[in-house]
Amino acid sequence: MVKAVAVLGSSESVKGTHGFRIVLICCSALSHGATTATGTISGLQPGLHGFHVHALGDSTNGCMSTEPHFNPAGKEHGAPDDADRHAGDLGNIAGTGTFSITDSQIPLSGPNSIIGRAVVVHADPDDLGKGGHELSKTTGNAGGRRIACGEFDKQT
Ligand SMILES: [Cu+2]
Ligand SMILES: [Zn+2]
Repeated sequence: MVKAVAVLGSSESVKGTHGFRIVLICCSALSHGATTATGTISGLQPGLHGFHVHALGDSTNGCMSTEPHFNPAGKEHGAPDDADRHAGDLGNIAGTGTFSITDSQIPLSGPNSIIGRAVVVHADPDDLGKGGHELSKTTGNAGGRRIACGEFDKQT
């Protein structure tokens, strides 16, 4: 079983929150090809926050260096359960608590592996491609504020 871990660092102080932390997301590849990502979040503002795998694990210029959503198939932005979605489209997470996401498009090995790419949390919700905004089909209109990001590293 391949495992990966991403430790998310905040790229800005989050107004009105105390003790903002997203400690880590840990992934394990399941036998049938899907990957389960779990993590713990505290201190984010209540509500939904866009949650994606972005193309690059680069954070030299903060989370903006991670570039757009990971999209090896050249599709439009969508919901995790849509046929037409970026591989990196994992929907939204809530501001506090633990989460567990199982997804078939974020493998930890092979040509479309997410190892070396980044997971990004946005300040704003992802409209899952259905908001009717000019950016809905590219970013889910989750906005330019990328409040935390971290690179997936392989665990041995
Ligand atoms: Cu994003
Ligand atoms: Zn997307």
